[in-house]
Amino acid sequence: MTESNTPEQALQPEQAKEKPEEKKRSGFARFFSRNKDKTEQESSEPVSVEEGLDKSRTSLMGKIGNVFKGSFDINDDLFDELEEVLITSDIGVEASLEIVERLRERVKSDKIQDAPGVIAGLRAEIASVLKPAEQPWDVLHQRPYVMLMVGINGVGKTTTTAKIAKQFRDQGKTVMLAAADTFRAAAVEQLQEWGRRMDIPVVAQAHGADAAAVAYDALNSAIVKGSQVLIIDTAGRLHTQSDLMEQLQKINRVLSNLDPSMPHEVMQILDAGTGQNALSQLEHFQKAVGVTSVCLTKLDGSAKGGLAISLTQKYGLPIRYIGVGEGYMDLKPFNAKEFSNALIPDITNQIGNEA
Ligand SMILES: Nc1nc2c(ncn2[C@@H]2O[C@H](COP(=O)(O)OP(=O)(O)OP(=O)(O)O)[C@@H](O)[C@H]2O)c(=O)[nH]1
Ligand SMILES: [Mg+2]
Repeated sequence: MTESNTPEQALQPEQAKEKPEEKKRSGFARFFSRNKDKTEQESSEPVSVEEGLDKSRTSLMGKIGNVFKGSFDINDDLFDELEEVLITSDIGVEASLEIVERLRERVKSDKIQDAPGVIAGLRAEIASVLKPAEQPWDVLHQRPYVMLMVGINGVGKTTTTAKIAKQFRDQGKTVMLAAADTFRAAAVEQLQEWGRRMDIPVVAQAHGADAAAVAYDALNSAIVKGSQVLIIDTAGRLHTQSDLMEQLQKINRVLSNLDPSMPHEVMQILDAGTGQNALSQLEHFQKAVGVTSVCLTKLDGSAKGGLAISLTQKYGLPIRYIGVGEGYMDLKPFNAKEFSNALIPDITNQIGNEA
């Protein structure tokens, strides 16, 4: 984890961005470090979902381990304690109640009698609550498929834009980027630099330009060039910054005036480290611009992976990606089963021996 990944620092983008040139370059190098191109590289391997959820798993399993310590009885106390564990693991009250209720029924109907069975049941119930977040995604049914990337400051909008663009490009899709963060100093250059390195066109205007005009230009350019995907990076903003929220609505309007189906995707980037606060971020952006999907970043730097569960239980939006590191391969498509397996591994042997 780099220093810039803590939520506190991530919420201070101005400071984070004003790094010396050398540090910025190492950021690019980290991003490309999983690239086959060996020109600028650290030789680390892509982070797996399991590795990315290390902190969340360790924390959750530690608490579950305490519940199963000592004598083991399947009774109301056990379920109450499990409920508490889930609630204190960013899974949220409602989702925790629902999961434990379903677990009770499963334990009864499947006649589960041992700790490994209960834990396996918990894993399965979590996967089933997460399932609605795993939705098929066909970006090629519209040309260009237009994505608007939104979120508060420092959550990972620009790097996620770059990661998605690179993955799409590597899959053979033609991609264009729009630098519609005209608010923060150097934001335009940041995206242009990504574009240059990835050899992906970036439509930009000067710092301070009208962000909606940039989006409009980019859309026209994507249409003319026949690009398959247009990804629009925007400035970080808090819901209390009404002028900036209105600017986002204006971008939405300008796009939909050209084609009512646009933008096809309003993706909110949420930093997992912000925990339950991410839910209210989503609520505000959803009201303002109709968020249609979510990307959960920086799971590697936090123990708050349970957030994916409360998020899904409350909003049911697709989680398109999860971020488990800084390299472009560390942005993973979301898979409910993989996520719940990474959060609650099969520990049949350990628990089985103790119970
Ligand atoms: N460890 C880790 N770092 C990440 C992840 N996603 C993004 N980051 C880092 O988060 C920092 C901020 O990312 P940006 O993409 O600049 O964030 P932003 O939302 O565009 O920021 P503003 O434009 O200032 O609002 C960078 O150092 C990224 O490398 C992730 O999944 N894991
Ligand atoms: Mg940005």
